[in-house]
Amino acid sequence: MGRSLSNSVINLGIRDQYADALKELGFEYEVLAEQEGDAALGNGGLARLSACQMDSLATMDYPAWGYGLRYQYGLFRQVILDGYQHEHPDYWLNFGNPWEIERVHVTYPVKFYGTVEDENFNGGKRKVWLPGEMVEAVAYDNPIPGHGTRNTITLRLWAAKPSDQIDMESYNTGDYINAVVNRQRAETISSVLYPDDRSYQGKELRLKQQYFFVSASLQDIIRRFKDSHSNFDDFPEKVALQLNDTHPSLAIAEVMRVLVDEEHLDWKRAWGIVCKIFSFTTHTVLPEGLEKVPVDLLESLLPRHLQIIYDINFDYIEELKKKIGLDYDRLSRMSIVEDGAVKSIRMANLAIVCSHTVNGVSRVHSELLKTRVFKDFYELWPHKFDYKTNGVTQRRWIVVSNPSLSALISKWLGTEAWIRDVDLLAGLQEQAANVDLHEEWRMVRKLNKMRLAEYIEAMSGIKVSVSAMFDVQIKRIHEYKRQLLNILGIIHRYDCIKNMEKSDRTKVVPRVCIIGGKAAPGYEIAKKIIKLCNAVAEKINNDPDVGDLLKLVFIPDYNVSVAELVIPGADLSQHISTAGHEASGTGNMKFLMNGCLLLATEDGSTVEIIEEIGEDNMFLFGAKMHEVPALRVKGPALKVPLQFASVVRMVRDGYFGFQDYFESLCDKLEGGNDFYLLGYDFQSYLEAQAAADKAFVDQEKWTRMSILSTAGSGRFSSDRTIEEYAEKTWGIEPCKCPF
Ligand code: 8GP
Repeated sequence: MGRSLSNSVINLGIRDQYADALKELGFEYEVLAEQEGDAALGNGGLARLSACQMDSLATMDYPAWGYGLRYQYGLFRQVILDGYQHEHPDYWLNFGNPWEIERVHVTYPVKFYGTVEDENFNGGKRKVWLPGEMVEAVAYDNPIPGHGTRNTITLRLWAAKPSDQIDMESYNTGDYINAVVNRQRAETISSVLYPDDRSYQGKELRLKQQYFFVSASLQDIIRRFKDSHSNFDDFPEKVALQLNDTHPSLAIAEVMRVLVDEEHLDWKRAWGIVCKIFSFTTHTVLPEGLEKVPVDLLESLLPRHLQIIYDINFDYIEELKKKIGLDYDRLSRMSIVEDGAVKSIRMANLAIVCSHTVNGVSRVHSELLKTRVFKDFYELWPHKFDYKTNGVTQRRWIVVSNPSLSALISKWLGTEAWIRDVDLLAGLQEQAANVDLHEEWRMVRKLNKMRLAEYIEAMSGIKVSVSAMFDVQIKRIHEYKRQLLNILGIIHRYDCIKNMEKSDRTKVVPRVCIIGGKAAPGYEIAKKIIKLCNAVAEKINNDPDVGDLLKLVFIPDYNVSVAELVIPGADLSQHISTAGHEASGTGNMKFLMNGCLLLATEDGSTVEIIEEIGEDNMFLFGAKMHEVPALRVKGPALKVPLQFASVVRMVRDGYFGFQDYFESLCDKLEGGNDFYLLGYDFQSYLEAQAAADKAFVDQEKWTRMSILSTAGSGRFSSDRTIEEYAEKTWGIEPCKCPF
């Protein structure tokens, strides 16, 4: 979520009164707002997307709840020492969290382990789960105020606390020490966020977190439903559950368990209900990114759920055989249960089978799902597949983080209505050539660059010139996102400057290259990329030959608040994933809204951005999505430009030091190992960079492109995404607070 204060006072429309009141108390609003720490309860794009969507849901008066875990420690703090990433815990709750409301009366028991037994019931048998461990889930409510509405919705986060019921037994049996240890064990369930959500580790604690989250949230939802309804057949009319990736997909088995075992509905009726309430959004393109839970693990932690999943799978496979016949390869691919070396449950298959809609997060992502990742399912159920291109909230990403641009937009549009009705931004198109607007636009951009330059100096001691082009790449560090391509491009630029006649250096467009992002603690290559960035920065920034022509800054501890500062100050931003790898991307949208030009590959949602603003208003490069598979097959025979070989050689030969340490990084780029095609794309990357330099020299042109970027960003608001979900998937309508 990042910070809450500035967002809340703006959404409540009390920003100025609040600042005045603070002044009377002797405080500056801006200074105070910066004291707040970030709530960092997610890893990256996936979680921040939800945060934007919560803002849109509240603003558009939709009746919605967000659920999550109240981690004691959010995503680690990144500390850079000698250029290496170190992970420190994020003690964000140490001094309390003024935004949360602890609901001491909203608690639910969550059970784990144990056995399942048969019990006589109504002349037949039924299953009874006898759990072996119980913890308590306590609700902490975080209000999400909408903009320009009295509606405030809730992000309800669950904290795990020991259950007194179980503890009493231990105390009574005299096992005092164990009772205390068990209390601590319970709290560990919500203690720490896993710092890597892309690769699934079959860890018990993670599965426990998932079920804890699912069980508490569903008890809460069902309790609320039962307050005013007695018949579960009405459940799908009243409740829509959106599975945000596969992490909460145990919810499917849990709803079945509650309906069948606790509410005593027959299986068929329960299944009919379940199939109407769930929809699923996947955020990845990598089949290996899809969660698989080892059966052994599930059996020990949630024995009844495993039985239910087996039963779901049995019915489903029987139905499937009727539809596709005895094509055993396909049946085995589509099965929820994977019979491999480690027998596992495929959570994505479970989610697809039970959901009425399977969403991608951009159009091309959806195409990849249909033609590759979930092809078998698409052929069976084409009607289930859809996409809702991601969006971001203009409230946080323009109004809160870029107040001067926000004021300028309102002035030129003659209204503030775009804050709720973002399509109005298109009105700026008519003014894109207006010289007065140009002047004011440039002034705003310069102010933001000055703010960023001050931050850079305070944080790293590096002085940067605001007349240079600020070229930014901020996102999680990942090979497919190709921060390495950016760094190799910078090395090439550096080498060119070094080898230039002194007199030619006046023609160089000065650049400040800014890179920021966290690497998953266990992701060695990503950590080496961070070290390389810092090693190259050390060399370049201290080279008097280069001076202000080139600077490289690694911004440590990238988070939402850092993004709010960096994005408004960027001239150019890079979204350079190998085509076919970024499901959508949302950073590109934030930069676009702020009038930053994009240097990008045709990947994820960028494809749709191109349609909105036209390729002339951005710098595109690289292999196209359909070309990538054939290029990969070529392996070592793939032609790469000489410049590429030469920059890799500089790293290999120890030009930036740490020769041994960087060896494995270089190995990943050569000898047919260049899976992400950095070498193949290098030439066109340099050309796109050269085009950006050329455009920057022509400030009139650059400013027009910048205005057109903001003007064309309306489609990438989360308001639009949420409206699509509300209409097409959830069937809900705005429900305004009547007071
Ligand atoms: C991210 C995608 O990488 C990014 O392109 C997209 O904009 C964002 O989700 C929001 O949709 N995906 C993940 O973070 C992700 O897949 N995480 C793991 C659960 C697989």
